[in-house]
Amino acid sequence: MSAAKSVTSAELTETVTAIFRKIGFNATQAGPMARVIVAGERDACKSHGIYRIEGCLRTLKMGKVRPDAQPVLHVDDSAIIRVDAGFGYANAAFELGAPALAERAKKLGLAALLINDCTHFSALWPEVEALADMGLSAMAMCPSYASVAPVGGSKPLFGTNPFAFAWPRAGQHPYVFDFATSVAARGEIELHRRAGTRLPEGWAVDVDGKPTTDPDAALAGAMLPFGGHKGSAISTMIELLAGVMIGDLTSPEALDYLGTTSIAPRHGELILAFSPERFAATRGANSLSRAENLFEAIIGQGARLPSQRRFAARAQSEATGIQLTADECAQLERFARLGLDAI
Ligand code: NDP
Ligand code: PYC
Repeated sequence: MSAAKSVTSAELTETVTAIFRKIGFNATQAGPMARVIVAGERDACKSHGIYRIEGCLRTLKMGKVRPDAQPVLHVDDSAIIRVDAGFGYANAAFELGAPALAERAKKLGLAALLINDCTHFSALWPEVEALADMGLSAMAMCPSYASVAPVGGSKPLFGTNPFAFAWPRAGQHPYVFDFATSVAARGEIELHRRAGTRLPEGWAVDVDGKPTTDPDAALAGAMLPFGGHKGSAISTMIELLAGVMIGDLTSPEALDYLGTTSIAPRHGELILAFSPERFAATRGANSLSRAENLFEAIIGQGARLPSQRRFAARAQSEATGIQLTADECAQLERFARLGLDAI
């Protein structure tokens, strides 16, 4: 019988890496996967924390990700850097491409990292936050698999298509937001299903296109884009830029390839990086200090910055450890003991 416990990020990373190594992921894949999952758990982003391990195992068991993939970096003298993920997870591909992206963005003012042929399960904020920590502003986006209806429609077409943005701040955490372009991430619906709770109104429709608050009916039907026609258009943009433009799968194509939404989708990802100093260089203004005026004005109204909750959760985890429930500990122990036989 497992008990609830508190662990450090390093301890949890070791545990999660060992699970991925046991089921056959090479060290190139296992380390970056574990780091992004532990970052989610540490920052209280439960929909992309240790809950994702089971999906990673299931995706491998169904043969839809390559555990031995070694991503390959392609750099020329242009602003476009490409990493071929080799049908492994996106995380190792990002870690390989990020230094080249940062170097090129600082040199040219802006640059793009294209990741092709990756399997994707993770939140995007760790990526844009890493680039902001290198002094860059960044955007990241990717399709997913068809699960969201366009505004006015009722059938799954778009993915939950996450979009993340970061802006560097001197001496403090960067400004970061990261969200699905559906009303909620699919992971949130799955967490409601597991907890036996109803969804808030307005998240989804059932297979007949009728509004539903039942997680099972929502997963069988279609989720809805955030902000009506606005979210629908942004989601379309992500399909175009991070699917069509980079020569990779769109969300309906990713669903065709997989045939299910129960495992992690295969597609590409687009990450853009900008040097704020380079853009403002001829205007004699310090863009980083001007940005601070904006952030102060937001906070001055009593509003909070995105990621403020997340950074507070991180500080708490760093001070007192990451709190795991007895069920979570039991599941980690099962995965560590049984590997792929646990699912
Ligand atoms: P949320 O709606 O929970 O939050 C999105 C963002 O908004 C966060 O940056 C959050 O900051 C911020 N925020 C929330 N409330 C406020 C507020 N009152 N004031 C200011 N900022 C606020 O995100 P989603 O459920 O849509 O997405 C969750 C995650 O799922 C994302 O990390 C995304 O990358 C991931 N995802 C991944 C997909 C994939 O295919 N790989 C697909 C879809 C989603 P804070 O964290 O501090 O609350
Ligand atoms: O939460 O919508 C989601 C999601 C899809 C793929 C990874 N996360």
